[in-house]
Amino acid sequence: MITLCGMSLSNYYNKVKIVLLEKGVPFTEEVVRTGSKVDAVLDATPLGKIPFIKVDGQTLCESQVIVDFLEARFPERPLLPADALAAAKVRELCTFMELYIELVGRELYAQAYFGGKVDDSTQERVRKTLERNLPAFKRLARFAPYAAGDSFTLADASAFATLPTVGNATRAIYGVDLIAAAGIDWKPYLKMLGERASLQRVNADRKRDTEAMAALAAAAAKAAAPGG
Ligand SMILES: N[C@@H](CCC(=O)N[C@@H](CS)C(=O)NCC(=O)O)C(=O)O
Repeated sequence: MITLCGMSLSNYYNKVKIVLLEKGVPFTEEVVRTGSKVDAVLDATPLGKIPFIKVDGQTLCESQVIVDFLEARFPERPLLPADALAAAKVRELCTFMELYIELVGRELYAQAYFGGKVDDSTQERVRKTLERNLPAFKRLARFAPYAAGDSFTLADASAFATLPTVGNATRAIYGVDLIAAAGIDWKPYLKMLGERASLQRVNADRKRDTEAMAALAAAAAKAAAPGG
C-alpha cells in the first residue's frame, strides 16, 4: 500500500493524489506539514517539501518523479501515451509548467495566499518573466480538450497544480490574471476537469481541510483574546 504524505492544501500534493485516483491505485494519506524538522521526514524529503510517498519500505519525493514512478509501476490505466515520443511530449508540458510557470508564480504566493508581502522589484520581475513564459506555454499546450490532446494525461494533473494557483495569485497581486491575459482560457478547462471523480475528491478534501484549519485558527484567536 502506498502512503501519500503531505497536505491537501498543497498543489503538488494534489497533483500526485489525482494521479493515484485516476489510476485507481489504493493509497492512504498521512498529514505531514512543510518545513518539518523530524529526522524521518527529512530523510524522505530533505528540503522538507511535500509531497512524498512511502512505498515498499522506501520513500520517494518530488511530485514528477513520483507520478513517473506510478506510471511505470501501475501501467494498467495509463496517463501517458504508449509511444515514447508522444509520452515525452506530455512530460515536456509537465516540465514546462513546473519550471516556467509554477516556480516563477510561486514567488507571489506569500502575499497572494499567506498574508505576507512580496517586494515591488520581485513583483515586477515575476510579471516580466510570466509575460514571456505564458505565451510560450500557450504555443506548446493543446487544450484539445486536454492539455496534451484528446485524453487525460499527467499534463492535466500538472495543469491542475499550476494554472489556478498561478492565475489566482497574479490576479491577487496585479489585479489581472496573467494566464487568462496570455489567451490561456484555463477556467472552462478546469471546470471540464472538475467533472472527473478524481478532481471532485481532491477539491472536496481540500475544502474540508481548509475549513477545518480556518476553524482552528478562529478558535486559537478567540482563546488568545483578552477574556477568551
Ligand atoms: N518540486 C517539488 C515542489 C514541492 C513543493 O514546493 N511543495 C510545497 C508545498 S505546495 C512545499 O513543500 N513548500 C515548502 C518549501 O518549499 O519549503 C515537487 O514537485 O514535489
